[in-house]
Amino acid sequence: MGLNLVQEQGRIGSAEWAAAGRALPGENVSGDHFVALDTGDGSALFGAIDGLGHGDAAFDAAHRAAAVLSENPAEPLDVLILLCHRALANTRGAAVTLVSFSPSSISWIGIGNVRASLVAVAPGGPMVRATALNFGGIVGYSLPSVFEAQTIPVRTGDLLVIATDGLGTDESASVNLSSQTREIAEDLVATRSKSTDDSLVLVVRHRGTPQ
Ligand SMILES: [Mn+2]
Repeated sequence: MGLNLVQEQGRIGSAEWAAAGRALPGENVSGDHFVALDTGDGSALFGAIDGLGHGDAAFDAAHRAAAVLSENPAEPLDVLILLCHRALANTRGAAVTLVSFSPSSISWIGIGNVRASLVAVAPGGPMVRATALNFGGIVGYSLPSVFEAQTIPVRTGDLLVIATDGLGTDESASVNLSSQTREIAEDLVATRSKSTDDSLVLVVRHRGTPQ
């Protein structure tokens, strides 16, 4: 697997996750990175980072943010945004959306345009139950004066979808909830990636608390 193609999956507590992505065709590296980190007690930190633009400079910014998150996964989300902001000071910056996942609730925060939504099973098909509020700004360059995480409840079967802007919009309402997370992620990247940007999606399913 090269740096220009992402296909990974895993499980942390009740969260089954899969990531898929690809670099802008012609680039050897992607500027879109993800994190899926165990924070203990069945909880996890998930996130996606879109280094501005594409190519090596975008890769460098996203890589630094992912490294900071990996070193401090249990810090509060707003603290993590500040840590990323400092670490990216001499880079071109990035859009960053982070989600703290526990079996009963998720908290999320976004700076820039990486989308996150929570999709639930409904009688008429998938329903987007909540969407993260994204604050304007560029991590590493300019943060909004006020930003804070929001917390919402989650239930078994819910699907969290985090996608960079290299994927077309409204992806979460069209997912096939009966598919495995890996299939959902790979299908979204294969069918909805724009030809002008790197693309990445991280799909997390709440599998319920083990008995
Ligand atoms: Mn992008």
